[in-house]
Amino acid sequence: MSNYFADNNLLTRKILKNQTESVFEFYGRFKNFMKQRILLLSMPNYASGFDRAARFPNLGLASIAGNVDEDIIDKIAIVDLITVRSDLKKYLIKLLKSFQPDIIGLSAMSFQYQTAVEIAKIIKKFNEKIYTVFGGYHITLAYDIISNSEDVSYIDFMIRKEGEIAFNNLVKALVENPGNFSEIKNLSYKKNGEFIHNKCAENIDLSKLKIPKRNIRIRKSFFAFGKRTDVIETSRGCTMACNFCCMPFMYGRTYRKYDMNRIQKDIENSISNGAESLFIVDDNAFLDVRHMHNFCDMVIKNKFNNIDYMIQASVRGVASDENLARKMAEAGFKFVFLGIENVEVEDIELLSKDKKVLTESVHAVKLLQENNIISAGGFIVALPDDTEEKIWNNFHFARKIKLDAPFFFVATPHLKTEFRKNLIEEKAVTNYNDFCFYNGLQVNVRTKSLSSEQISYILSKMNGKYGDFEYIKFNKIRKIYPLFFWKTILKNIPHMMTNKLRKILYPKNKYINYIAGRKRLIKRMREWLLDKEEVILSRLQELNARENL
Ligand code: B12
Ligand code: SF4
Repeated sequence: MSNYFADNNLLTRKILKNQTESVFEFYGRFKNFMKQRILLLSMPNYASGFDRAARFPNLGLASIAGNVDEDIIDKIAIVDLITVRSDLKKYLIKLLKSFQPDIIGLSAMSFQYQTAVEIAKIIKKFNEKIYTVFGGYHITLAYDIISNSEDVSYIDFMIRKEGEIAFNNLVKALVENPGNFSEIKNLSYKKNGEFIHNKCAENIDLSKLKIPKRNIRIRKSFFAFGKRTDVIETSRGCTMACNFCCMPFMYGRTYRKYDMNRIQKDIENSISNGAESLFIVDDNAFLDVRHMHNFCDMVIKNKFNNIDYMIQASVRGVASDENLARKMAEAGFKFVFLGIENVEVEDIELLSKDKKVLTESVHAVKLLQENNIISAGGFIVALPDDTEEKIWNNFHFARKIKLDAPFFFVATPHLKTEFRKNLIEEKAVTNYNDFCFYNGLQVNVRTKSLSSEQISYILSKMNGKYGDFEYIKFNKIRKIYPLFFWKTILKNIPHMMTNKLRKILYPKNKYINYIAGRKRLIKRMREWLLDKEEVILSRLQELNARENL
């Protein structure tokens, strides 16, 4: 980095050409020249269930873009690669050729990280002078492991935790003070080939953050339940102690709220960028029920309730206040995702959740149903003592309370969490470090009585069985978004028919649909520049051998 000037032939040529200019004229031109072309990328990998109902843009990148000083930007754009569905590599090269970036920021959750590295390889092959800056959840959790891996050849900088201020300071340093990175908080940079990890700053004072830049997204095809969608936040952080959650590593156990005027501007900005629905991405917006009341009041007062709202919520927050659910309906809320986690008391304890979560869930779902709001619920199954019956109990609970959209997640040993430590101690982890599979749907654990493959098979059966005729009758998605609902059903028919046909053709092989699903996964992973054929097939062979198919 310190030889930035020497590296930059174009700049040297420009300096020689301008020898006759006054110092001030030259400085102005020089600063302009040094302005950066910044490209921000979110990853293409998705967890398959989510993808059918919604495809959201990445808010972290829009917020980072909104907070880079204008005078150091030549051009800035965001590309949410989740919208690129064919030949990613070809798309990337075309993008690099047309945009000619100086800096590329890549955002990745753990299951997307390896794709981010593959993309960085493509970037460096295209032009090794483009700076690659990695940020997001996985970097925050794994920067120390990454800095000792082969991946460092493709990563110039890493930014841990909140990125807005650190990224701006990094771009400023590249423009004004190349090579001087030691004072930039949250930054990891290389010196003599080794990563140095600067200290992290305190959490950002949210009143200092400008609103996200949405108009610079190159690709815009985001949807939720068939409507154009966007993302906003009204707070950051959560003070709860769920031991499986990665969020405390981002902000500590803290909670900060945005000012309501700022949230109002953010909604206006989203609507002016075409949003017909908004997903509120807060970690736990319901931690302060008053804040949610204020949010709904502001939405109603400003007549922003002509668009739809979706949010994830704690069951306690929803259950604690009957008036809130009513007000949410008036404000346009159509979808609430509740963290139910598990119906087995020992499992709730293992997840460090409050045992009241079950009774509160029943009440919360009832309140949502009464107010015509879709209730979704996340369960975390396959904890060490889980048997097949215990896993199915979550299914029965979801059906009993008529949950519109259940998500049966598998316990995932995310890096650094207490949960991972406990699972490792229980010898329950079957995949320690191939993070591509850490998407909540792939199984990376075993229980005392079930193998990873058996768990996976049970889950595929549960997911298949939930959407029966009875479900079509009771669920609210059909009533609130009929067009989306029937389209999804129609799209699914060929898939369901193929599954049925497989069962008829191979009556003795009960795993045949599961195997087909795994093959689809291999294909999907290839689209994300990952080749996992060997890993997945070798696991399947183990299953075949064990079950003696
Ligand atoms: C909203 C959200 C979603 C949404 C939308 C995601 C989207 N479009 O980005 C939905 C519902 C689709 C979703 C799904 C999933 N999610 Co999610 N999600 C979140 C949530 C609640 C908020 C993320 C957010 O937008 N925050 C607000 C923005 C402003 O912050 P940010 O994204 O963190 O960005 C900041 C920093 O990270 C950093 N940064 C980020 N990227 C970059 C890049 C650069 C270059 C730099 C410099 C900095 C930087 O700077 C940003 C600004 O400060 C988090 C956190 C939580 N408490 O649960 C989980 C979380 C990110 N999700 C998680 C997971 C695992 C998933 C799933 C895989 C499965 C699941 N169990 O939920 C799926 C799969 C997603 C898919 N692509 O298919 C995990 C990730 C764990 C990990 N180690 O990777 C989290 C942390 C949840 C948790 N409790 O552990 N998710
Ligand atoms: S309530 Fe949600 S955000 Fe808060 S610690 Fe638990 S899982 Fe994480």
